[in-house]
Amino acid sequence: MSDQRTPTQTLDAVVVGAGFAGLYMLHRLRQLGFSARVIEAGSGAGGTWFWNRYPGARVDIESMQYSYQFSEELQQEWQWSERYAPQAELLAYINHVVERFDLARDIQFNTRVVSAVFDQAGSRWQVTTDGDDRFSARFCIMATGCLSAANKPDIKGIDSFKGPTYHTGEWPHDGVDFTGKRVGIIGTGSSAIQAIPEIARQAAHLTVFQRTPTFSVPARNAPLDPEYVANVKQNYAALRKTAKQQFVAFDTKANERAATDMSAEEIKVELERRWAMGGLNFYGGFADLLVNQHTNDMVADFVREKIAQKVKNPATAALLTPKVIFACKRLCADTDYFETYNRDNVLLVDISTTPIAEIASEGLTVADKAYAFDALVFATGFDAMTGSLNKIDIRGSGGNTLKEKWSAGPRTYLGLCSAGFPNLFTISGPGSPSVFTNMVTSIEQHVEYIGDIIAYMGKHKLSAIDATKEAEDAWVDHVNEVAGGTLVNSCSSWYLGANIPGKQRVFMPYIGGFPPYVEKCNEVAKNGYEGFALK
Ligand code: NA7
Repeated sequence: MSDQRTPTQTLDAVVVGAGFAGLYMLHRLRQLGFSARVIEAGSGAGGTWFWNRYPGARVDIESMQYSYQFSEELQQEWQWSERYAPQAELLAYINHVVERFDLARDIQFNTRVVSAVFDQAGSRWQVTTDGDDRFSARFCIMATGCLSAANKPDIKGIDSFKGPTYHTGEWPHDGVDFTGKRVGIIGTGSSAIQAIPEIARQAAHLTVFQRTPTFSVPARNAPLDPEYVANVKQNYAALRKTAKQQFVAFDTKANERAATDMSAEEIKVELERRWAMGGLNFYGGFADLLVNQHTNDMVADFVREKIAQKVKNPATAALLTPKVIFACKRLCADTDYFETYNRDNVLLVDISTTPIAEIASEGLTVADKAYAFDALVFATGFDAMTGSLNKIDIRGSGGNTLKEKWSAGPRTYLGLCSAGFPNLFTISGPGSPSVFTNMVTSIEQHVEYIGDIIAYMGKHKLSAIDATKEAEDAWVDHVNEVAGGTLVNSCSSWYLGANIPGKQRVFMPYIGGFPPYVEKCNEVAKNGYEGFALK
């Protein structure tokens, strides 16, 4: 009998995901003369910006910085319209990149990678998809994103609601019209904080179910001033250089002083200045924000006071006031979030001590109180950092799965490779600065680093690269040690996997900052990729 299966396609690399990471990886591989195919589950490119189409979705790092810098022509020619680009503009930018660099011919859309199995004898990855495609590639590069596996909470009766339900991370492409509708929304993280003011303006009524209040600072979004844009473009290289010297890989005009070295008056001025600047510049206020409890309390109290000033009803204001460490969960930047609770058509329901009991056909119940809606929104986040990887059956040398290996928390060397999985790379993987930085800049660094490794292997006629167990153990220890020295290790955030029931609580991203991380990567390369076994 003949083999009816589709013939195996042979490539240098398979790249999984066509977001910021996968697209640049494809471009880079081509520049280096390698053949590659990108496999993407969505019907279009864009990753995060393809899926997260909820009302109000926009980036919270300034667009002039949250963009590729690998092409001078691209960054000079593209015109951002607002300080923080809305989702549609980001998607237009990504589609422009696809077209400009002729990427689409090597992207296979509407296709999900099901398995990636390493064939030790041939040092190749055998990749299969839900469309029955088979690829054989020397390298498998996971560009699957940090926040792309939607978390649907395990609430009794979740499928019984008779109206439409939406997850912010899987929003319908045609948009949703909430006019005249009673809407319920579960969650008050970044996505909800952007969506709530927009939905409240449109819907007849909005009920927000809040488990944990979130710290948020005003984004102060505005149309971009042409003079400012011209100035940035004239000095783009300098801005990018400054940004790369920052902990977060974007320019927050960081204050290098710790609050402990400042007078009470100086601290007050700095806090007000940061509040007026808007957005995540707030991170840059004090060098000891994430390591000194007293500094953190002071910043937290400042923001708590601002919340109290914004929300008219004192009981609602109290519920909206976070009690945890400032920036312990991802800091949010909002437009009129707290003010939205002053509207007559918005109700805040606290579910911190009494969780949602059940979702029923008309709505949901908390304790014995029922809330009825026409539509229900889940702004309940993602199985972060490992969720998308765990959905793929990834088997390394000896047939071990990555999921099993990571069952007690992800283990990587530099967030790039995991021992026992040769020639497999993760872009912005766990153990790299990723979500603590400007993602686009971190992605570019990883893509270029992976490209360099692959080129190096070609030059030295090497067939396999794998992290050594010793290097990986030392890196994981370092990642944990750095996290343990900060205040953010202590709360129930997605950084720790605490939002997913049953997930091991391990601090996943590297919180040592972008510059020391890059320095470490460069040192590793300079020493002939020390910590990697090359064959
Ligand atoms: P987040 O930040 O993880 O927020 C999810 C929200 O949903 C958060 O308020 C959660 O409360 C809440 N949640 C999750 N599960 C439940 C259940 N079962 N019941 C009630 N409430 C629940 O996701 P986002 O999409 O907003 O943002 C993700 C990132 O995107 C963000 O950090 C930025 O980096 C951009 P909790 O806080 O866990 O008590």
